[in-house]
Amino acid sequence: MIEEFNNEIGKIESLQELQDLRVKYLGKKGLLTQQLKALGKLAPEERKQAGQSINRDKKQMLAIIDDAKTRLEQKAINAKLAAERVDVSLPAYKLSTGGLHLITKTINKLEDVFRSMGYDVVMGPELEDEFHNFDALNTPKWHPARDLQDTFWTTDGRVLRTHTSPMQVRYMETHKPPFKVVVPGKVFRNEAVDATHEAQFHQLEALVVAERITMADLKGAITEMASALLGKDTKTRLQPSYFPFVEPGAEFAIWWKSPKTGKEEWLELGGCGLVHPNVMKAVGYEGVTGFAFGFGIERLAMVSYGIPDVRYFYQGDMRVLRQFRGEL
Ligand code: FA5
Repeated sequence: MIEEFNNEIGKIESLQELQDLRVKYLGKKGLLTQQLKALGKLAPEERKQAGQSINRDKKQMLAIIDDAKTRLEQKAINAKLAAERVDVSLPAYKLSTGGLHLITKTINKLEDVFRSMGYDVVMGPELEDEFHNFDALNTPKWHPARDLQDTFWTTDGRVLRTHTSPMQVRYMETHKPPFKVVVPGKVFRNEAVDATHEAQFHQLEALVVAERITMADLKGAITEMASALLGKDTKTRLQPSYFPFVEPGAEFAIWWKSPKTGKEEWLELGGCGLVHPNVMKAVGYEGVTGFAFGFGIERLAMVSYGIPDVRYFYQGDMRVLRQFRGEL
């Protein structure tokens, strides 16, 4: 029997097969166990010798099984190690780090500049009512800014704000002068989109109200902002213009040397003026004056970062965004 056992165990490849073999010979109904059980039927003189022989076989089998088990376990470990082997010579995966979007960076920079000038930073709703976006800003029903072609209206008669100026009114309704605030945020216009016009963009609004605020204060604030952003003594220019909610009204520009193109030019940034008396009346202010200005943040970011087309900001093209990942 031991030869047959040896023969069989030589062919075994797995621990399961080894277990089956152990049961076949040494289990409760195993071949060797049956021999042991049959001992009782033998004559006493044969029994002793046969018993010794069977026990020798059993010992031998157990030792062989033990060896085989060690060998098969080692084989299994080796197979597992080979399968899970890590090739340390392979190039590592690159971890992709994120970065702030250029518009977020520009807004952060602007907020820092205005905070350092003593302004509070406040936010307003993007979904506005007609009163705050238009009426309270002295923009009556007939004004072209209300045209369906310029403004996104909701079915319940509200608007996606077309500028950040409605926050002038909201802030004045809930605060008493004197104060200085800026309002960065998203605005929406039903525009034919092109290289300088998006349907969704950002503005920053500034509002300062106190006694005896004048155009000189406005010019001073704009110049100070430009100097802080673009370097000391940056020139600024106001040109007469019309916005229904300021009087007098102006457009403002900064004299700017683009670090990317090296060209010097006037950069038209936005609108400004002294808060119109009708707006003051709408919020119940008396005995104070104020200035306001608002400008397009994309316009500023395009020039700062040398981006030729406003649509690049929002197309999600990683090749554009990655270029500026590390820049502040
Ligand atoms: C206004 O929105 C006024 N609320 C500005 C203002 C504030 C005037 C306070 C007086 C007092 P305007 O429509 O010109 O003004 O827009 C201001 C700036 O937003 C523009 O100069 C431009 O920089 C930017 N802008 C306007 N339309 C777009 C657009 N479609 N895409 C990107 N930027 C735009």
